[in-house]
Amino acid sequence: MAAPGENLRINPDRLWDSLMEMAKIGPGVAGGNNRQTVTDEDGEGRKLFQKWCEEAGMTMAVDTMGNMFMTRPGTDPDALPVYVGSHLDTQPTGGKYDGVLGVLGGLEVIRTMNDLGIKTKHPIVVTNWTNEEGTRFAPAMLASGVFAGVHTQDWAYDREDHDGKKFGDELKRIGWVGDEEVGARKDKMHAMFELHIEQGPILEAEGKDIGVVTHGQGLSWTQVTVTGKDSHTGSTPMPMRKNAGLGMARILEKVDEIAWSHAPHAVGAAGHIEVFPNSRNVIPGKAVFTIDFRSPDLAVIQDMENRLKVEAQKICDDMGLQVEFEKVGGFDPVEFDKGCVEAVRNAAERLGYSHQNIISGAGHDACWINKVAPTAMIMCPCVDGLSHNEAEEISKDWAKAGADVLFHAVVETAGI
Ligand code: HGY
Ligand code: MN
Ligand code: MN
Ligand code: MN
Repeated sequence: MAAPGENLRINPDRLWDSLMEMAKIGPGVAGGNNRQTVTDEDGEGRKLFQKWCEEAGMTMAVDTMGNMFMTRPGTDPDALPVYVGSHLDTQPTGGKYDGVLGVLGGLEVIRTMNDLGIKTKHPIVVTNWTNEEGTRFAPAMLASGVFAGVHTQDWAYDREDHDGKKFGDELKRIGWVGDEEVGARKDKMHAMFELHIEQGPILEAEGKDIGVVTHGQGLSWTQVTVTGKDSHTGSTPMPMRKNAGLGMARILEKVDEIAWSHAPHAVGAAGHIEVFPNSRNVIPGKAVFTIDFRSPDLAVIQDMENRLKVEAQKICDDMGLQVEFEKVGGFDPVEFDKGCVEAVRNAAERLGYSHQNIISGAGHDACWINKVAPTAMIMCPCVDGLSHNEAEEISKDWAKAGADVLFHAVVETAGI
């Protein structure tokens, strides 16, 4: 397919204005966002995205997981669509760009095509995938996972949040259960591209504008429940205590040790930690926490999972505690489609943006879509590599570079 001329660029001010407009919906308390999946704020963000897409001449379809598909027709009605998208949901203390840059970057691709009067052979579908974060309803990338056939819809609908609300009920409550059968499109995709901030420090440290994402590391989420015995922090003699909180602390020490033993590529931590009854003068009788292990190497992930169980069992046996494990999320390392990765690299070359290959540290919807369609990702740097923090920041130039490369990769793949 002919590539667009290197002078063709997106409109960075328009993209930036849309990012700032979207950031007003579900504001955080420290300058970022709290627009968690299937909350009212999520519903509002969806409506704004729908409005902008319809103003740009696109038509909307929604599937039964609330995935939004905004279509710009191509000249060849039989040609399979090129997808471009990411997610609008955020962490509770999320930033303004994680996911959103990929969705609004996709919209900017369409707006630029309209400006330039470009008609592509293949249709283009800009997508908002529901519940990428997996923080309110585990696991992450829930709806793209159902779309790709990894989870069933019934299982997904049954996921519960901290207050016992079910994902399916909440999706219905905000009025975003679509009428298209989820996954109906999965064998009818020409390609998919996802633009995303790196969420790590490499590109900024290397002084690169663009990350050409060749692989994504794998992830494992294990929820651990340690059970001891609630008792008085004052009058219970030390030898008689069954302190589940202390058991958790010792296990978390082991998580850190295990991840370091596979340095520099493996990582491990627990971001979700709860003790019960969480009262100042009660020894915790229960601790529930989720261990997040990641590595580009599946064997390393499996080794970390296995060693964690052995070590946790030993710690709990020694302390007279019970321990249970539940796998609540995970996906294998992915290698993205070489042809799509090449289109990203060519685009960065043609546009004169500095670039390097990179492995994605975070999970993305593209990791699941890569199972059903040729997929690749484009990354731009973020300040100090910080993400999943309200202080997440990027420059307009980085947003521009990412969206320019996205525009070129999509147009070249969709054919003009
Ligand atoms: O967990 C992840 O990597 C993604 O941000 N949901
Ligand atoms: Mn994201
Ligand atoms: Mn995220
Ligand atoms: Mn993602």
